[in-house]
Amino acid sequence: MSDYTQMWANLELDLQAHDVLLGVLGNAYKDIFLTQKNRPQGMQYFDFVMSEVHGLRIKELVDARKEGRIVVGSYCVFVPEELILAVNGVSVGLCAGAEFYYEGAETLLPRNTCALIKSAFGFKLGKACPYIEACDIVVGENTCDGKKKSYEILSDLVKNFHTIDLPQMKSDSGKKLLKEEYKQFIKKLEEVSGKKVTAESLKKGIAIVNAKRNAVLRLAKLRKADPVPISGLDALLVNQVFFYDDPVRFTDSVNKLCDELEDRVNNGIGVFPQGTKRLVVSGCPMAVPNWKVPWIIETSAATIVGEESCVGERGTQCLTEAKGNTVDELLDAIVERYFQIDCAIFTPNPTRLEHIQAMVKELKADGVIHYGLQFCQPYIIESHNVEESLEKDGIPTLRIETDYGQEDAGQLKTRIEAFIEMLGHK
Ligand code: BJ8
Repeated sequence: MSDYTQMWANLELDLQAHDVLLGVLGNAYKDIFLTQKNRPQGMQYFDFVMSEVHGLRIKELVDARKEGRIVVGSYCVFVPEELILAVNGVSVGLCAGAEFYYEGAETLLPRNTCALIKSAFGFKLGKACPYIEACDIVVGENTCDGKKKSYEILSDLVKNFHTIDLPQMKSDSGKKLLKEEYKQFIKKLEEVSGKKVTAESLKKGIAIVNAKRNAVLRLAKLRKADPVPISGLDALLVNQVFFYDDPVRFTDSVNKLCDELEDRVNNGIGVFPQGTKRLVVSGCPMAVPNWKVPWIIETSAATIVGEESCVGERGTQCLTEAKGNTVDELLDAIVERYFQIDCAIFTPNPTRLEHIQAMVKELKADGVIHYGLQFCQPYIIESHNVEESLEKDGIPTLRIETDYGQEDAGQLKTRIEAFIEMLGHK
């Protein structure tokens, strides 16, 4: 790995804290990912991306800015990458997946705030996220109360914070609000980048993002096979890298991986023995390096075959139909697509329940683990409806609540193992 110290210093990172963080992440990655057996060759690309996630990728962002492109960071799948690409910008997900500098975060936020929000604050205050420091615009969206209120504080900590308001109901007025908010976002992008969104640039953005989503959906479908050709951990990693990598290069790499997985499926090659218990994980998003629960599951004689999550199928399941020849018509198509995201902040939210059931059937899963982050009201409260609807259909469900710490790993393992054992007796 090259020496990026000067670049990190220019971004005003806390070099010492950042070094410690990279050390911990590197070790966790080795222990969790590189010890897996029979991984597809195509995962080498993603190993490389992860080894350079704070290095080469950040250099690319810095270089892109030198060439006059803007970098836009966000925490939510409601922020359309298509619009960012339409001003030739770069879209990146921001660090929010590890327990980092909570003591700082808790000086601004209540202790009983979900780990994802605390992590975002910890990374900003502890100066350890090079992505946020390389951004020209940071976008926050009014989804859950925790994000909405904490963004009022975050907006004072970063320059050029832009809020996108979101509807809470899937109504006509909700759709109008979303369109209005996306128009404001376009205005902001144009103002900061000095470039205009045109029908042509928007069509190009839509095509790039559709291709990227198509590639991960192709990967999702290949996981139907038994034996499964890729582990849930590796598939999650691909879905996590989705938010960081250059979109065209990412699409290419996922498609190459899928070619290899297709061969594996045709030849009956898998990463776990045929008949291994298959689970869908549903719930809160798992940002890098939140690998605790998948790791526990896949070291407990089961495999994950799908993620009903924003880092997974909830975030990628629909494409934008690029119909129309004006910016306004194309924006309608974008609104149509994003309005289908069934985040638990919506009420009521029946399509999420239908989607989980459809995934279970399609992927021939034996059960569902509902993953809730502690203090996340939308997902934890909705987990009641999820469990009820699945159990009505005879699909075993385990609800867990956890955070980013390792203290409960033993207890979680015991519960997850018991659940998998119970599936064996059904
Ligand atoms: S579209 S899921 S990415 S908001 S875990 S911060 S909900 S208290 S992350 Fe999300 Fe967008 Fe919805 Fe997807 Fe709040 Fe819950 Fe914390 Fe959460």
